[in-house]
Amino acid sequence: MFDEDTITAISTAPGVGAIAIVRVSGQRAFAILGEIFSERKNKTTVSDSKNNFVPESHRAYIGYIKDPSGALDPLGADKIIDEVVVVTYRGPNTYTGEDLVEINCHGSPVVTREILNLIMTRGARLAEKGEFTKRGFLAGRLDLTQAEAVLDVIHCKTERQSHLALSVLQGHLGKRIKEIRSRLMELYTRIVAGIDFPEEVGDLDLADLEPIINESLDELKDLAQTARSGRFLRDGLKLAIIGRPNAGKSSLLNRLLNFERAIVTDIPGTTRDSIEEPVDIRGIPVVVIDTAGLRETEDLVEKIGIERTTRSAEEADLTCILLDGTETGPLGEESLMAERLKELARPYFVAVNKCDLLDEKAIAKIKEEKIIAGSLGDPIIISALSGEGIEALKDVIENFALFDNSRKEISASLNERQGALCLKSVEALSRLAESAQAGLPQDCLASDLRLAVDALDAISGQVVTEEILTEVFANFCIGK
Ligand SMILES: Nc1nc2c(ncn2[C@@H]2O[C@H](COP(=O)(O)OP(=O)(O)O)[C@@H](O)[C@H]2O)c(=O)[nH]1
Ligand SMILES: [Mg+2]
Repeated sequence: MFDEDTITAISTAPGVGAIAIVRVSGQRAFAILGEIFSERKNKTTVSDSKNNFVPESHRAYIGYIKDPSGALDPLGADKIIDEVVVVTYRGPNTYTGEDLVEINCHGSPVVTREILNLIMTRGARLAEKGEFTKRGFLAGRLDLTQAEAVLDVIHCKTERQSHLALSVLQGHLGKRIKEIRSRLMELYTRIVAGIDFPEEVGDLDLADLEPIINESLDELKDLAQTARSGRFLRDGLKLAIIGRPNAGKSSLLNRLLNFERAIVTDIPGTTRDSIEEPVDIRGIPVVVIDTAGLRETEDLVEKIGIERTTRSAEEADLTCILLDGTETGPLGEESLMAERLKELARPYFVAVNKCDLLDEKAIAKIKEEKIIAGSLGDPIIISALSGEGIEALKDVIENFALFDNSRKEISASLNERQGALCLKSVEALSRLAESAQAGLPQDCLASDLRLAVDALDAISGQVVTEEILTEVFANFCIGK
């Protein structure tokens, strides 16, 4: 599976920049560099007996990339392509586990392309997406959770996500998985030994088995739960704001964005189509959807808008039902909408707006009366105008997205692949716990234990198919 050829790519983003980096990794990386690079001064470079460039590991050199094919510039000198700093890393203690060269050149697309082409004419091929990281993984430099974390760090939308991804990159998730695996593996070995050598080893006691299984189950369930937050952190959380015309939906969107995105007027029906805006709320990339107000109408455009509102709420991860605190009448459209969301198992919460116009007595009354069945928590009293209560509203969103049932803050955010495998392991262990209770033979226990361990191995990539690798690295950029 391990490619022996040398790969190269432009690792920096396309376009003009101050500096760009061209990377080369593989057996011929140093040889190729030797052919195209010459140091500017202080010739400290070591050469072998054949005068080949032998760079030191983890060292930077200043010099020139030259075309060695004999091309000359107009003045008859060797054609210089760029003045560069190259950093050389000798394998196996490198990102890829191989000899690795990073050429820091000027950030012009023309220069980087010329250097890349030159390297390719010397026998390197263009790297595939994520191939540098893939090589590092195959060389055992990082496990699969770390490789996936590299992708998360690159694509993170908020600081919170980047912190979680960096913690996974440092190996914390891999370590937790490894610890659980080693506990289960020990158990497995003992059970298998008992099956193979019943006289010497004997059956495993249920009392020995239970605590280990339960502890592992708890931990894996905790981890599996973080896949939900992981999805919100990676893909964003869709928050729909719905309510009657003039409740203050557009004002709330603007408040969350901290700028006047949506048109706010006191004319009901101003927002006729949904507006979607991304906003970072406590480190969660939230897409806020401001919708057309819910009410009976004969106006065709408004009608279509209201249909869209319904759809937005049905498709949102979370819906804020916004009430106008100055309206004292009974709830109508809002309750109908809530019922619909409840049927679809879509979560929602209630916020009551315009508290700046209300006295304490009115607020107390609202807290008692404006209750919509099935909503998350009590109604939140806010003012989109003054900003009061907005932090409490953000609390609801944050708690919904990032905290588990025990209100413990998540310390990992599994991706879809990891989450599915984690659940697989949980299922196998739950089955095993039942089998053990029911006194089923030990080989039954062993096979479920094996399944649980295999799922964990797939998370860390200890056992991995080419298909999984292709899937994981398909989302990378070229050059990483
Ligand atoms: N006093 C007060 N007025 C508000 C508040 N939020 C919105 N409004 C006013 O209510 C009217 C309708 O607001 P808008 O955001 O357009 O409501 P929408 O139809 O639900 O989008 C506007 O005149 C806003 O200035 C608030 O918290 N306090
Ligand atoms: Mg509006």
